[in-house]
Amino acid sequence: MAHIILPPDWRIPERHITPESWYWQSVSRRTCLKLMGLGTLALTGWLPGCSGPVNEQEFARNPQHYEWTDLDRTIYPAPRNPTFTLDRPMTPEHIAAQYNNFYEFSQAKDDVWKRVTAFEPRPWDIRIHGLVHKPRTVSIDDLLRTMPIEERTYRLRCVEAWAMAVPWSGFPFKALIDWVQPLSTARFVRLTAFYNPSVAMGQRGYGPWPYTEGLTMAEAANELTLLATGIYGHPLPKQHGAPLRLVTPWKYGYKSIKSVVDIEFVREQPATFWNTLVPWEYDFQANVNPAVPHPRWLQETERMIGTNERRPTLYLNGYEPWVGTLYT
Ligand SMILES: Nc1nc2c(c(=O)[nH]1)N[C@H]1C(S)=C(S)[C@@H](COP(=O)(O)O)O[C@H]1N2
Ligand SMILES: [Mo]
Repeated sequence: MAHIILPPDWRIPERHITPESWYWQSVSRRTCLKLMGLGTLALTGWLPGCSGPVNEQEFARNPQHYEWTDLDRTIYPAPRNPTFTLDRPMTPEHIAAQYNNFYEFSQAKDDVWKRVTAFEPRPWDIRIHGLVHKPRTVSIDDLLRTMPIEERTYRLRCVEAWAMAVPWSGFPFKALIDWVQPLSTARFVRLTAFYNPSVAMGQRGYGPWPYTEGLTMAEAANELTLLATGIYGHPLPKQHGAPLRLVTPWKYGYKSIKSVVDIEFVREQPATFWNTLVPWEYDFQANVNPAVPHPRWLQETERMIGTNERRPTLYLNGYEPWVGTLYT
């Protein structure tokens, strides 16, 4: 979703945009120069090799963006749920970890993993409230202790027509629903991400921050809907949305909100980040559908990150057996 086409209300004078874009450019340039060991020698001109991902060995030499706690060691790797199988090779971990959408940190995808260093996903509380019998504020560790953590391999399809296939660890959203017992008046659930512009430079630019998303109650309660706490058999790295992110594999990736701090059960359909910012490009429902064209990306096919293999886009990302009846 880079190069966001802003609706008129969001348009701000060029002079306000410039320092921000300059900042982004100069940071990625500095990081890159450091990695290349060039110091200040190559400050001008195009820098080859500064945009692509680093290979597996180089990536492993960089600090991993997750830490193991004693509790984590009792949880990961979690038992794999065999119900969910892939129809294509799994995306290698170092590829998925260096190609991220996380606008709080960057508008590019290849440098999110370098920009999350100052972000602290622990301690972390999640407030669960609204139209529920048992509102709770719970730490991520208490959630990990309370919820049944399992591993599931899912495809993830971004609206920008790239895709990946990864092993998440997490628990069904339904388990959280049963825990807080929504009232019969709850029709939607609204999820909100963290807000901390001192570490998330993107939040100093245009919003509406914090990032928010939403689901109908039927979608939230569907067997597929996962709250992920881990990936590739370990805790979630920051760039994937530590310590808690939503995963709805039949919907475009923008539904899968990262670094959630607040879950509210509500009566009305909530406003969401992308739908508020660019409503003609990102609808609330966000179901993967090759037949519904997007103004900027053809949706008939998708590109697997890592291999660049093109595959036909599947209706509901291939998850019709689970969620097809929700939309008839
Ligand atoms: N808080 C937050 N969550 C977010 C985003 C974001 O910018 N901020 N981007 C979304 C988009 S567009 C996609 S495709 C997925 C990407 O997840 P990944 O980087 O773990 O592959 O995260 C989603 N969740
Ligand atoms: Mo996306």
